[in-house]
Amino acid sequence: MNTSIEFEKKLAAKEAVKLLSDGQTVGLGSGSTAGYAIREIGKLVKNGLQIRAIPTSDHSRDLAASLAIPLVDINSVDTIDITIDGADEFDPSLDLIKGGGGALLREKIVAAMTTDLIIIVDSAKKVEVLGAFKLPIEVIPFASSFVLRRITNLNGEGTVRMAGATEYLTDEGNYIIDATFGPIRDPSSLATELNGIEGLVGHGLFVQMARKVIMGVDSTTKTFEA
Ligand code: ABF
Repeated sequence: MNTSIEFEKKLAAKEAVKLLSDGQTVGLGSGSTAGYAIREIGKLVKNGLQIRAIPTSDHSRDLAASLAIPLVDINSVDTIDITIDGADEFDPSLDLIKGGGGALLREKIVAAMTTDLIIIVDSAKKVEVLGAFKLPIEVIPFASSFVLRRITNLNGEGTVRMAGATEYLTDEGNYIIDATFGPIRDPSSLATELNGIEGLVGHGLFVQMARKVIMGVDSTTKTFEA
């Protein structure tokens, strides 16, 4: 574990939870940085913060429950006030690659319902152009070969993510294809192309969704606003 990167993640998480207030519905992200935020939220709840939370993965749900953070069914709410989540890359337009941890589908649904999507990252996640990190693409297992061919048609190259000898399965029971497209200079048009592929249920390009990115850098934080 790189201790300075972990410190930056914690700093970003601590800064982000300052944005929470009583009465909010709060989306809980996934991944290690979001995990730090969930632990901070657990402390705030213990000290009286009144929120209800919607986790983006089974892992985050279990972590939140262990900290006695009140949870609510996503299907019982119309909107989410604020979500604090991580990312694998962000660019100067605050477009993101997410999903390295495999929770992209629920993360994107929660993000789409959220008024203020706050992304927390360490400084290694900042890029000029997205695409060095492989883009996670969630597919129903029945469609995996078909989607792989469509990715090739888009000049990409994908492989089905494995967990040992078998395919990695998401919380929704789907496969992940990790794909490279070279530098993604137009995330919006690639997202549109991907959205049109049958059997592809989600991808890790989050275009114009983040309201803020809070980045830990050395011993401080820097905030980028959309
Ligand atoms: C989630 O966790 C994902 O969208 C992203 O893939 C990952 C980032 O993980 P970490 O915070 O551990 O770097 O937020």
